[in-house]
Amino acid sequence: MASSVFFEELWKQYSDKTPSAQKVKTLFEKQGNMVYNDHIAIRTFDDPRVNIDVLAKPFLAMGYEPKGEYHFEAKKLFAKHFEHTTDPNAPKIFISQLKTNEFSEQLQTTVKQLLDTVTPDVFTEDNLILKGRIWSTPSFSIYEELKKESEYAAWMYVNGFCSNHFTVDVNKLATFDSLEAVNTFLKENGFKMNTSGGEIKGSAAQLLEQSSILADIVEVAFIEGPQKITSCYYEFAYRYKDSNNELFTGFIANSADKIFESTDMKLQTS
Ligand code: OOG
Ligand code: NI
Repeated sequence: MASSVFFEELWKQYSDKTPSAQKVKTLFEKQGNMVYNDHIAIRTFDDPRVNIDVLAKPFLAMGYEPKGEYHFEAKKLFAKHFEHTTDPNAPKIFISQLKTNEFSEQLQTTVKQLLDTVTPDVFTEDNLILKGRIWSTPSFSIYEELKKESEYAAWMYVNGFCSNHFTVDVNKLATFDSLEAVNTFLKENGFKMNTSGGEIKGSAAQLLEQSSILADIVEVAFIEGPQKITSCYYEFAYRYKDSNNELFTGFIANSADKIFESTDMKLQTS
Protein backbone atom coordinates (compact mmCIF):
# COMPACT_ATOMS: atom_id res chain seq x y z
CA MET A 1 0.00 0.00 0.00
CA ALA A 2 1.40 3.43 -0.92
CA SER A 3 2.20 5.45 2.18
CA SER A 4 -0.20 8.27 1.23
CA VAL A 5 -3.07 5.77 0.93
CA PHE A 6 -2.04 4.15 4.21
CA PHE A 7 -2.04 7.45 6.13
CA GLU A 8 -5.34 8.51 4.53
CA GLU A 9 -6.96 5.26 5.61
CA LEU A 10 -5.48 5.59 9.12
CA TRP A 11 -6.88 9.15 9.37
CA LYS A 12 -10.27 8.04 8.03
CA GLN A 13 -10.66 5.28 10.60
CA TYR A 14 -9.42 7.55 13.40
CA SER A 15 -11.57 10.55 12.50
CA ASP A 16 -14.67 8.34 12.13
CA LYS A 17 -14.39 7.42 15.79
CA THR A 18 -12.99 10.82 16.88
CA PRO A 19 -15.40 13.45 15.50
CA SER A 20 -13.71 16.18 17.57
CA ALA A 21 -10.48 15.71 15.63
CA GLN A 22 -12.22 16.32 12.32
CA LYS A 23 -14.03 19.35 13.81
CA VAL A 24 -10.80 20.89 15.11
CA LYS A 25 -8.98 20.26 11.83
CA THR A 26 -11.81 21.93 9.90
CA LEU A 27 -11.79 24.92 12.30
CA PHE A 28 -8.04 25.37 11.78
CA GLU A 29 -8.49 25.16 8.01
CA LYS A 30 -11.31 27.72 8.06
CA GLN A 31 -8.90 30.08 9.83
CA GLY A 32 -6.50 29.70 6.90
CA ASN A 33 -4.17 26.98 8.15
CA MET A 34 -2.81 23.89 6.47
CA VAL A 35 -2.76 21.12 9.07
CA TYR A 36 0.35 18.92 9.24
CA ASN A 37 0.86 16.01 11.62
CA ASP A 38 3.74 16.06 14.07
CA HIS A 39 3.19 12.45 15.05
CA ILE A 40 0.72 9.60 15.18
CA ALA A 41 0.43 7.33 18.23
CA ILE A 42 -0.41 3.64 18.42
CA ARG A 43 -1.08 1.38 21.41
CA THR A 44 -0.66 -2.35 21.80
CA PHE A 45 0.15 -5.26 24.13
CA ASP A 46 3.67 -6.70 24.46
CA ASP A 47 2.54 -10.16 23.30
CA PRO A 48 4.97 -11.15 20.50
CA ARG A 49 2.02 -11.57 18.10
CA VAL A 50 1.10 -7.87 18.28
CA ASN A 51 3.97 -6.02 19.98
CA ILE A 52 5.72 -2.80 18.89
CA ASP A 53 7.92 -4.69 16.43
CA VAL A 54 4.88 -6.18 14.68
CA LEU A 55 3.08 -2.84 14.42
CA ALA A 56 6.24 -1.05 13.29
CA LYS A 57 6.66 -3.29 10.22
CA PRO A 58 4.68 -1.24 7.69
CA PHE A 59 6.47 1.90 8.87
CA LEU A 60 9.92 0.33 8.48
CA ALA A 61 8.87 -0.73 4.98
CA MET A 62 7.95 2.91 4.24
CA GLY A 63 11.42 4.10 5.25
CA TYR A 64 11.05 4.77 8.96
CA GLU A 65 13.74 3.88 11.51
CA PRO A 66 13.61 3.48 15.31
CA LYS A 67 14.83 6.51 17.31
CA GLY A 68 13.92 7.06 21.00
CA GLU A 69 12.82 4.62 23.72
CA TYR A 70 10.66 5.57 26.69
CA HIS A 71 9.78 3.85 29.98
CA PHE A 72 6.68 4.46 32.05
CA GLU A 73 7.16 2.77 35.41
CA ALA A 74 3.81 3.52 37.04
CA LYS A 75 1.67 2.79 33.98
CA LYS A 76 3.87 -0.25 33.11
CA LEU A 77 4.36 0.80 29.51
CA PHE A 78 7.27 0.88 27.13
CA ALA A 79 7.35 2.97 23.94
CA LYS A 80 9.52 3.62 20.91
CA HIS A 81 9.36 6.41 18.40
CA PHE A 82 10.20 6.16 14.71
CA GLU A 83 11.26 8.81 12.23
CA HIS A 84 11.36 8.73 8.47
CA THR A 85 14.92 8.43 7.16
CA THR A 86 14.56 10.82 4.21
CA ASP A 87 11.26 12.73 4.44
CA PRO A 88 11.40 15.33 7.24
CA ASN A 89 7.70 16.10 6.70
CA ALA A 90 6.56 12.53 7.38
CA PRO A 91 4.85 12.34 10.79
CA LYS A 92 6.83 10.68 13.56
CA ILE A 93 5.32 7.42 14.84
CA PHE A 94 5.03 6.76 18.60
CA ILE A 95 4.19 3.15 19.50
CA SER A 96 3.69 1.99 23.07
CA GLN A 97 3.03 -1.46 24.52
CA LEU A 98 1.62 -2.68 27.82
CA LYS A 99 4.11 -4.73 29.84
CA THR A 100 1.55 -7.43 30.58
CA ASN A 101 3.83 -9.61 32.72
CA GLU A 102 4.01 -6.85 35.34
CA PHE A 103 0.27 -7.22 35.94
CA SER A 104 -1.87 -9.87 37.67
CA GLU A 105 -2.17 -13.43 36.36
CA GLN A 106 -5.78 -12.57 35.58
CA LEU A 107 -4.88 -9.66 33.30
CA GLN A 108 -2.17 -11.69 31.59
CA THR A 109 -4.60 -14.55 30.96
CA THR A 110 -7.30 -12.20 29.69
CA VAL A 111 -4.95 -10.65 27.12
CA LYS A 112 -3.47 -13.97 26.04
CA GLN A 113 -6.85 -15.66 25.66
CA LEU A 114 -8.18 -12.67 23.77
CA LEU A 115 -5.37 -12.96 21.22
CA ASP A 116 -5.86 -16.74 21.08
CA THR A 117 -9.37 -16.14 19.69
CA VAL A 118 -7.89 -14.40 16.62
CA THR A 119 -6.99 -16.41 13.50
CA PRO A 120 -3.15 -16.30 13.49
CA ASP A 121 -3.08 -15.12 9.84
CA VAL A 122 -4.45 -11.76 10.96
CA PHE A 123 -1.26 -11.04 12.92
CA THR A 124 1.04 -11.78 10.01
CA GLU A 125 -0.89 -9.90 7.34
CA ASP A 126 0.28 -6.37 6.57
CA ASN A 127 -1.16 -3.33 8.30
CA LEU A 128 -2.51 -4.77 11.53
CA ILE A 129 -2.96 -1.15 12.59
CA LEU A 130 -5.74 -0.69 10.03
CA LYS A 131 -7.68 -3.71 11.32
CA GLY A 132 -9.42 -2.19 14.35
CA ARG A 133 -10.63 -4.54 17.06
CA ILE A 134 -9.70 -7.95 15.64
CA TRP A 135 -11.52 -9.88 18.38
CA SER A 136 -15.26 -10.24 18.86
CA THR A 137 -17.71 -8.11 20.85
CA PRO A 138 -16.16 -7.08 24.17
CA SER A 139 -17.67 -7.76 27.58
CA PHE A 140 -18.33 -4.74 29.80
CA SER A 141 -17.43 -6.71 32.90
CA ILE A 142 -14.03 -7.65 31.44
CA TYR A 143 -13.53 -3.99 30.46
CA GLU A 144 -14.25 -2.96 34.06
CA GLU A 145 -11.95 -5.66 35.46
CA LEU A 146 -9.07 -4.55 33.21
CA LYS A 147 -9.68 -0.91 34.11
CA LYS A 148 -9.02 -1.66 37.79
CA GLU A 149 -5.41 -2.50 36.87
CA SER A 150 -4.80 -0.44 33.74
CA GLU A 151 -6.88 2.15 31.93
CA TYR A 152 -4.65 1.49 28.90
CA ALA A 153 -5.46 -2.25 28.93
CA ALA A 154 -9.20 -1.58 29.14
CA TRP A 155 -9.02 1.02 26.35
CA MET A 156 -7.06 -1.39 24.14
CA TYR A 157 -9.50 -4.23 24.80
CA VAL A 158 -12.41 -2.18 23.46
CA ASN A 159 -10.73 -0.04 20.79
CA GLY A 160 -8.28 -2.55 19.33
CA PHE A 161 -5.81 -1.46 16.66
CA CYS A 162 -6.10 2.10 15.40
CA SER A 163 -4.36 5.42 15.66
CA ASN A 164 -4.89 6.49 19.26
CA HIS A 165 -4.23 10.10 18.27
CA PHE A 166 -2.97 12.28 15.50
CA THR A 167 -1.01 15.36 16.59
CA VAL A 168 -1.19 18.77 14.98
CA ASP A 169 2.22 20.30 14.24
CA VAL A 170 1.62 23.71 15.83
CA ASN A 171 4.90 25.12 14.42
CA LYS A 172 3.36 24.82 10.96
CA LEU A 173 0.05 26.52 11.73
CA ALA A 174 -0.06 29.87 9.95
CA THR A 175 -2.47 31.69 12.25
CA PHE A 176 -1.17 30.60 15.68
CA ASP A 177 2.22 31.43 17.13
CA SER A 178 2.08 29.42 20.36
CA LEU A 179 0.54 26.35 21.92
CA GLU A 180 -1.16 28.61 24.44
CA ALA A 181 -2.96 30.42 21.61
CA VAL A 182 -4.09 27.07 20.20
CA ASN A 183 -5.41 25.99 23.61
CA THR A 184 -7.32 29.26 24.04
CA PHE A 185 -8.91 28.77 20.61
CA LEU A 186 -9.86 25.16 21.43
CA LYS A 187 -11.48 26.16 24.73
CA GLU A 188 -13.34 29.06 23.08
CA ASN A 189 -14.75 26.49 20.69
CA GLY A 190 -15.96 24.28 23.53
CA PHE A 191 -13.31 21.55 23.54
CA LYS A 192 -12.16 20.15 26.88
CA MET A 193 -8.43 19.98 27.54
CA ASN A 194 -6.59 17.23 29.36
CA THR A 195 -5.41 19.15 32.43
CA SER A 196 -3.51 16.27 34.07
CA GLY A 197 -0.04 17.65 34.83
CA GLY A 198 -1.18 21.07 33.57
CA GLU A 199 -2.80 22.11 30.32
CA ILE A 200 0.63 22.41 28.67
CA LYS A 201 3.00 19.53 29.29
CA GLY A 202 6.72 20.20 28.86
CA SER A 203 8.46 23.54 28.33
CA ALA A 204 10.70 25.51 26.01
CA ALA A 205 13.65 24.30 28.11
CA GLN A 206 12.60 20.70 27.35
CA LEU A 207 12.26 21.72 23.68
CA LEU A 208 8.71 20.34 23.45
CA GLU A 209 5.32 21.59 24.60
CA GLN A 210 2.24 19.40 24.21
CA SER A 211 -1.46 19.60 24.94
CA SER A 212 -4.45 17.47 24.05
CA ILE A 213 -8.21 17.52 24.13
CA LEU A 214 -9.97 14.76 26.03
CA ALA A 215 -10.91 11.68 24.05
CA ASP A 216 -14.34 11.55 22.46
CA ILE A 217 -16.97 9.38 24.07
CA VAL A 218 -18.66 6.90 21.77
CA GLU A 219 -21.31 4.27 22.28
CA VAL A 220 -19.88 0.78 22.11
CA ALA A 221 -21.90 -2.43 21.79
CA PHE A 222 -20.86 -4.75 24.61
CA ILE A 223 -22.14 -8.29 25.17
CA GLU A 224 -24.13 -6.86 28.09
CA GLY A 225 -25.57 -3.99 25.97
CA PRO A 226 -24.41 -0.52 24.84
CA GLN A 227 -22.15 1.65 27.03
CA LYS A 228 -20.44 4.97 26.42
CA ILE A 229 -16.66 4.85 26.63
CA THR A 230 -13.64 6.77 25.32
CA SER A 231 -12.37 6.44 21.76
CA CYS A 232 -9.45 8.59 20.61
CA TYR A 233 -8.18 12.15 21.04
CA TYR A 234 -6.33 14.95 19.22
CA GLU A 235 -2.96 16.32 20.36
CA PHE A 236 -1.08 19.56 19.67
CA ALA A 237 2.71 19.84 19.74
CA TYR A 238 5.08 22.81 19.56
CA ARG A 239 8.80 22.09 19.17
CA TYR A 240 11.82 24.26 19.90
CA LYS A 241 15.29 24.30 18.34
CA ASP A 242 18.21 22.68 20.14
CA SER A 243 21.76 24.07 20.46
CA ASN A 244 22.50 22.93 16.87
CA ASN A 245 19.61 25.09 15.67
CA GLU A 246 17.59 21.98 14.77
CA LEU A 247 14.06 21.27 15.93
CA PHE A 248 13.96 18.69 18.71
CA THR A 249 12.35 15.50 17.31
CA GLY A 250 12.03 13.31 20.42
CA PHE A 251 9.43 12.88 23.13
CA ILE A 252 9.46 13.66 26.87
CA ALA A 253 8.49 10.70 29.05
CA ASN A 254 7.09 12.84 31.90
CA SER A 255 4.82 14.69 29.49
CA ALA A 256 3.80 11.54 27.62
CA ASP A 257 2.87 9.95 30.94
CA LYS A 258 0.15 12.58 31.38
CA ILE A 259 -0.92 12.60 27.73
CA PHE A 260 -1.81 8.90 27.99
CA GLU A 261 -4.53 9.96 30.43
CA SER A 262 -6.47 11.72 27.65
CA THR A 263 -8.48 8.49 27.22
CA ASP A 264 -9.15 8.08 30.95
CA MET A 265 -12.88 8.21 31.75
CA LYS A 266 -11.89 9.69 35.13
CA LEU A 267 -10.86 12.97 33.47
CA GLN A 268 -14.27 13.28 31.81
CA THR A 269 -16.58 15.41 33.89
CA SER A 270 -20.27 15.75 33.05
C1 OOG B 1 0.43 8.08 23.85
C2 OOG B 1 0.69 9.19 24.86
C3 OOG B 1 2.07 9.85 24.68
C4 OOG B 1 3.15 11.84 23.39
O1 OOG B 1 3.10 12.54 22.39
O2 OOG B 1 3.96 12.04 24.31
C5 OOG B 1 2.17 10.72 23.48
C6 OOG B 1 -0.92 7.43 23.96
O3 OOG B 1 -1.86 8.00 24.53
O4 OOG B 1 -1.05 6.33 23.42
O5 OOG B 1 1.47 10.60 22.54
NI1 NI C 1 1.38 12.09 21.26
